[in-house]
Amino acid sequence: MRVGIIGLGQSGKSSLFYSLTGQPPEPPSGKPRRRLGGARIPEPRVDLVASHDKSKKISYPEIVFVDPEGFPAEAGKSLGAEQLGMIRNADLLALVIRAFNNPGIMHPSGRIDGMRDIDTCFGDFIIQDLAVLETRITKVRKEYERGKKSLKRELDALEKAIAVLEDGKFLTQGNLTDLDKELLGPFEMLTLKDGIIVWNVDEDAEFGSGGRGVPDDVKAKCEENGWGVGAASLSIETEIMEMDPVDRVEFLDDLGIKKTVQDRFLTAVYKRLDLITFFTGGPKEAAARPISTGTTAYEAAGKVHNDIQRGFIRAEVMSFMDLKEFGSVDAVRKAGKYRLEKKEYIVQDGDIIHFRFNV
Ligand SMILES: Nc1nc2c(ncn2[C@@H]2O[C@H](COP(=O)(O)OP(=O)(O)O)[C@@H](O)[C@H]2O)c(=O)[nH]1
Ligand SMILES: [Mg+2]
Repeated sequence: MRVGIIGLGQSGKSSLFYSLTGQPPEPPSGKPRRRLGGARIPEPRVDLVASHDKSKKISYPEIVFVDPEGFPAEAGKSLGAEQLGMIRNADLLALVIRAFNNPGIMHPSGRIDGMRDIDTCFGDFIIQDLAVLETRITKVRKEYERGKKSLKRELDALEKAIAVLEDGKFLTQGNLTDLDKELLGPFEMLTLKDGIIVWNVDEDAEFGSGGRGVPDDVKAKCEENGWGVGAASLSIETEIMEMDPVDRVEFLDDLGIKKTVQDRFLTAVYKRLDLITFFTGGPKEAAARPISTGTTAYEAAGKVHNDIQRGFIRAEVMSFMDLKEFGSVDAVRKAGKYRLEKKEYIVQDGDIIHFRFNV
C-alpha cells in the first residue's frame, strides 16, 4: 500500500513524512526527486501468532509513503505535472494544507488561506487528469477512425470522463460505471483516488481553546469530494520525533494529546483503504499482511509468494480469536474450528492462514 503526500511548498509535507516514517527532512536539494519511506503499523496480534509458532522473525504491516521533494517554494503556487506524477501510482493521497501562521515561513501565495489552497490543489488534480486523458483520447480517436472499432468502449469512457473534469468535478463525482473506471484504471486518475487532507495548524491552535478542529467549510468541501480530513500540528509532531520515547509520553500527556499523528493517520489510512489483516506463521517468520476487504484466499496467497499462488491447493484457516480463546493450535483443531478453504474463500480480518501448495 502506498500513500502519496502532496501539497504546496512549505505546507508541511516533509514534516508529515518525518512523523510517519522517522526520516528527517533533508536540506533542500533544488532537484525534484521522490523520497520513499515506510511506516510500521502497530499490530499486536502478530506477536501472539509468533509466540505460538516460535517464529524467529516478526513482520508488521507496512505502508509506504512518498514525499515529492525539491520543488522551489517560490514557484510552488500550484502543483505541476512533475510533482503530481510522483504520486500517481499511490493508493491514497494525503494533501497537506497549511493552516499555521508563523510569519517566518514564507507561503508561496504570500497569505495563509487554507480553503484557497485546497481549491488550488484540487483544481490542479483536475487539470493534470485532463491533460493525461486528452493525450490518450487523441490517440484512441485516431486509431478508432482508422478502423479499430474495439476501442469504442474506451473512447466513450474517455469522453465521459473528460466532460466530468471539464465541468470542474472529480471523476468520483461523475456518473462513471464500473466498466468506465476499469478502462480508466491504467491512467491512475488522481480524482478517482481516495484522499485525506491533513489540516496543519499552529502549535497552540489545535490544543488551545476553540481552534482545535477543522473549519466547517473545509469539512464540507472534503465531504463533497469524498475525502477525509483531520487536523494536526506537524511541528509538534516533528518535535515528538526528536525526543526519546520516555520523554515523548510525558510531553504528550502535558499537551493532552492522546494519540500522535502517526497513530491517528495510520488508523485512518487503514480505514479509508478498507484494509484488513491476515496472518501467516511458521518457525522462520510470523507476518501480519494487509489486504483489501473482499480478497480471496487465492489472491491472498499471491501476496505471500507467487509460487504459493501458482501451486495453491487449499488454505488452512483459523481465526485469531479462536487461537486466543483455545490457547493452542491443537485445541483449535479439537474444537473443530480449524478449516480447510478453497481458492474462492473470502479472507476475514484476523484469519491465520497456512497455505498448502505444490509447485
Ligand atoms: N510553525 C510551524 N511550522 C511548521 C509546521 N509544519 C511545518 N512547519 C515548518 O514549515 C517549513 C516547511 O515544512 P516542510 O515540512 O519542509 O514543508 P514541505 O515543503 O511541504 O515539505 C519547515 O521549516 C517546517 O519546520 C507547523 O505546524 N507549525
Ligand atoms: Mg518537503
